[in-house]
Amino acid sequence: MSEQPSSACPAHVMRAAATKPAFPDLEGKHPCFSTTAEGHVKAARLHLPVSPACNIACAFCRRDFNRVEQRPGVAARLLSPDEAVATTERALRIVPNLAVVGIAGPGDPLASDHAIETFARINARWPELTLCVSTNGLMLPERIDELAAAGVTTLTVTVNSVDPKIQAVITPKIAWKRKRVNDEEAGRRLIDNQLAGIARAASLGLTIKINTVLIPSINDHHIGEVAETVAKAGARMINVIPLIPEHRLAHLKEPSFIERHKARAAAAKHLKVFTHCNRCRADAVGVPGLTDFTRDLYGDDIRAEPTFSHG
Ligand code: CLF
Ligand code: SF4
Repeated sequence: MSEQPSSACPAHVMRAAATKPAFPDLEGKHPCFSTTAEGHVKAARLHLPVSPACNIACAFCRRDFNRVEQRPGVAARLLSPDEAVATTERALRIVPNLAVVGIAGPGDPLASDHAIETFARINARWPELTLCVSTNGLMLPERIDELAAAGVTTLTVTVNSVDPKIQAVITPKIAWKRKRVNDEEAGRRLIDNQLAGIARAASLGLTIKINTVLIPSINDHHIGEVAETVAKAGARMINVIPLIPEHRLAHLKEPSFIERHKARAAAAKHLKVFTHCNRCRADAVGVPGLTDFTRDLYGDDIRAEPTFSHG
């Protein structure tokens, strides 16, 4: 579903999206749902790394805990829900414009119970904070009602393909109902669950963004179809994230400027395109790309350099 006339030049569509708030209620209050440059820098987010496990295996992802690497799936720390609540309390004293608490990994927030428990406790104590989650969507149909009940209002689902054949290359295996599912069957299950979860989330009133990792030679020709399909399911915005070549896709190149532009133009025919993404870590603190309170909050020397998380 496009809010723009289909004849509009996609580059103009994207520029318009960058100057006009797409979500007036969130503009200036959520860095990733603010669509003006001014709005994006007003509010800070705290990512709580409470979710270590994942239930799917993306070919570009290798998760790890260490203090030096800045790359997909790495976090410097893992917090329990108790520690996450204490961290939020500290962050509210340290980060002046903290408005959003997000959980984006380092694994999948719905692969274990920690994220939902953390959200519920934070919502009970600080109902004024916007709660945000980013998931691969496999467990979304089962858990979206719990997320909404725990106070989550903004949702990101990483949808890299809506074609099971393509998805089988990106995510060759998943864990579903305690069994391993492979290849196209895995792709079909993941996509079906993502779309059903998005539709349910939209009906519950959540504001939904899609993250799509742009992978040259694998899904670069397919971004418009992804945007069209998720828009029909109820998503409101899309964030096309250039691949950081890692793990089994380390042999690929990062998408060029032209490739990124083409993919975003294809997506812009169907959805608002988010253009300020900083590919945040799962333990980032501050305004993405502008401020970093990691050292102040955790008292260590880790700097939150941009890297990939679900975002
Ligand atoms: Fe975090 Fe993601 Fe919520 Fe934002 S990040 S869970 S939606 S509060 Fe934002 Fe960072 Fe890009 Fe994500 S800039 S990676 S889009
Ligand atoms: Fe899991 Fe996210 Fe890594 Fe994919 S990118 S394997 S969903 S943690």
